Amino acid sequence: MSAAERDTQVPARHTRFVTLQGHILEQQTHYPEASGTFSWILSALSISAKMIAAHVRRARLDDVLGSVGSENVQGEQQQKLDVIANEILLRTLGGRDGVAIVASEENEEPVILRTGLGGEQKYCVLFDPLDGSSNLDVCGGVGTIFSILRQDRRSTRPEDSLLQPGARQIAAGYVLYGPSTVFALTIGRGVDLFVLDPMYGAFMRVEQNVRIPKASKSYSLNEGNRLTFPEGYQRYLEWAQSQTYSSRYAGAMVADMHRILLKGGVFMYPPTKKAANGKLRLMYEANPMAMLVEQAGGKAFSAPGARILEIQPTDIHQRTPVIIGSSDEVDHVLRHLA
Ligand code: P6P
Repeated sequence: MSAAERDTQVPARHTRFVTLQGHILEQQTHYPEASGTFSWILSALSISAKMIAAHVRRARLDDVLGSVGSENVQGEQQQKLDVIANEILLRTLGGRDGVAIVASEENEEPVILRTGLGGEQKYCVLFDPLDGSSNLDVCGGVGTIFSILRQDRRSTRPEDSLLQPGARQIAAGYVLYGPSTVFALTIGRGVDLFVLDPMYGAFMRVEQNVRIPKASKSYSLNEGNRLTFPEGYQRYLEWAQSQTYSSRYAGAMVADMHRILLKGGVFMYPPTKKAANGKLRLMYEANPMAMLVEQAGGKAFSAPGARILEIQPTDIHQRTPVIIGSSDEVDHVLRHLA
């Protein structure tokens, strides 16, 4: 056996020691023309996740919980940690030359950091800094969701760069702040999972190329709104309950979607009387989750025949109904809506 062959025989226990930072650099080697700008943006998201996790873990202790008394652009009570998480992301991404525009659920207007015209490719980062933040008061799962688009260098109008269909995302992911802090990432080559090791302060890769189960008898939606769902959803729920499906709903999309990514099932936020297009936002909730789920072999639709990633956005805060998860389970819902 040659020395080179011997070196490749690394014992299995040593092959999984890859941090998120190492993974990002490993992925960069697949793009010889890459300058590192994109990798540098992903590392900003990694450090932001660690900082937000530290605040989430101490929320009660720092007495940060409870509303800051103001409302965000969505008309929702802002939790103090929403504001802190938003500031952390704006400041870490603001320090990266490759970021031209940032759009957040917490900011009515996008933040233009750099024009990006001429020079090398710059990027737009869209995010929900603390999704499900109302769960904070009860120590429930909360998360950060992000989406990355290439800046359109032909235009000086930010909306031309931001209002791209989800199929144009070059990366998407979420961070789940739960019993552990999990970072899920796709750059269009499958979905990889990382868990924050608090001892080292590093995200360690725990799973590569995650595949969502094709089927699983479980659905996830807020049944409190059932009577105002369109009829097709009510028919689906009657069918699922007749098939002894189980119901799981965390009240935070990231927590529900992480469970579905690993165990299968279908997540829905249908149109309701209060929200004709459902509650979830297309650009920084539905699109990133749709990219992740499709990359893992699942499906993501807003209605029969309407794939989420093909929706042409008209506003960065627009909402869309969401049917997302295992391919067979999404098909069961769509069949009842048709
Ligand atoms: P409801 C959290 O506020 C959120 O945006 C998603 O994370 C979650 O799935 C949904 O809203 C919960 O909404 O109406 O069921 O409380």
